[in-house]
Amino acid sequence: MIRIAIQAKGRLNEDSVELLREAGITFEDSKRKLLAKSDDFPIEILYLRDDDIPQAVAMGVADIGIVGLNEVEEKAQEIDVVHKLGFGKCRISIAIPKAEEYNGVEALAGKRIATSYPVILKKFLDEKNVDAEIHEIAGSVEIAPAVGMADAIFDIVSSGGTLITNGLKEVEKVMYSEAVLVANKGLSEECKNILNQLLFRIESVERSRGMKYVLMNLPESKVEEVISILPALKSPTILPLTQKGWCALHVVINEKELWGKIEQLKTIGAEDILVLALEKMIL
Ligand code: PRT
Ligand code: ZN
Repeated sequence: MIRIAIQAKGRLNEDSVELLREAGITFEDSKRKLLAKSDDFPIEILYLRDDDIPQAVAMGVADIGIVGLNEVEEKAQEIDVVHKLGFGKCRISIAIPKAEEYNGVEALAGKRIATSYPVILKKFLDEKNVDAEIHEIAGSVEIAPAVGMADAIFDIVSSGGTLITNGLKEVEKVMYSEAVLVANKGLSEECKNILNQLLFRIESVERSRGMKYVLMNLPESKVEEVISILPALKSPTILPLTQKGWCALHVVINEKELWGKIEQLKTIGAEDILVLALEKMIL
C-alpha cells in the first residue's frame, strides 16, 4: 500500500484527481473523506492543503504527493521530485506599479516586497546581491502596493490578468512552476514498486494526450509514400483488404498535425479516413 497526498481543494485538486482516475484508479473524492482508499489499486489518497504536502511527504505521513514545484522550493524539504505532470503551470514573478520605471534588479534595493514565498524570493535576491525588505503576507499579495504595504510584490502569475487589474507590471520572472509528483526519500521496496506501476500508467496517459488513432483505406502502391509522410510509433499497421490492390492503414497522429496530414493523405489517394480518440498508449 502506498499513500499519496493531493490537494483537498483548490487549483490542483481537479487535475490531480483526474490524473489518478485516468490511470485507472477509483476512489472517493475529498468532499466525503480526508483519507480515501482505492479498491482497485494499492493506494490511499490523503487530502491536504497544498502547503502541507511537502512536509507530509518528507515526514513519511504520505509516501508520495502531487504539489506545485513552487511549494516544493518554498518549503525546502528533503524530498525527491519524481515526475513533472504538466498541469498547474504558472510562474512566480516580481511586479511593481505600472507607472514606475524599471531598469534591472538593482532598482529593487531598499524596496519592500510583499510575498507568500519568502524563501524563494530571498534566494533570488541573495543571488543577485540585492538588499530588499521581504514582507511575508498570507494572501491578497497583489493589493499590497495600492494600500501602501509594499513597493513591489512577488507572487504567482498565470495569465497576468490579476497584475493588470491591480495596476502592476511584471518585471522579473523568477521561477516557472507546474504540478510535480514528489516522493519520500526512504521509500520501502513495496512502495517503490507501486510508485513504478503508477508512473508507468501516468506515462501511458500522458503519451496518448493529443494523439488520434487514424484508419484509412489506400491503394497498396501508395504505402511507401504514405509512410514517408506519417512517422508512426514504430511502423504503421497495414492490413490487406478483400478488394485487390487495396489495404487498410492504421496509424497514430498528433492532433496538431492531423488536418495537414489528412490533406496530404487524400491527395495521395487515401479514402474512408476514420479518426478515433486514443485513450492509452502502452509501449
Ligand atoms: O487551500 P490550499 O492552501 O491548498 O490552496 P492555495 O490557495 O494555497 O493554492 P491554490 O489552490 O490557489 O494554488 C495551488 C497551486 O496552483 C499553486 O501553488 C501553484 O503551483 C498553482 N497555480 C497555477 C496557481 C496559479 N496557477 C494561479 N494563477 N496558484 C495561484 N494562482 C493565483 C495567484 O496567486 C494570483 O492571485 O492566481 C492569480 C494570478 O492569476 P492570473 O491568471 O491572473 O495571472
Ligand atoms: Zn496553499
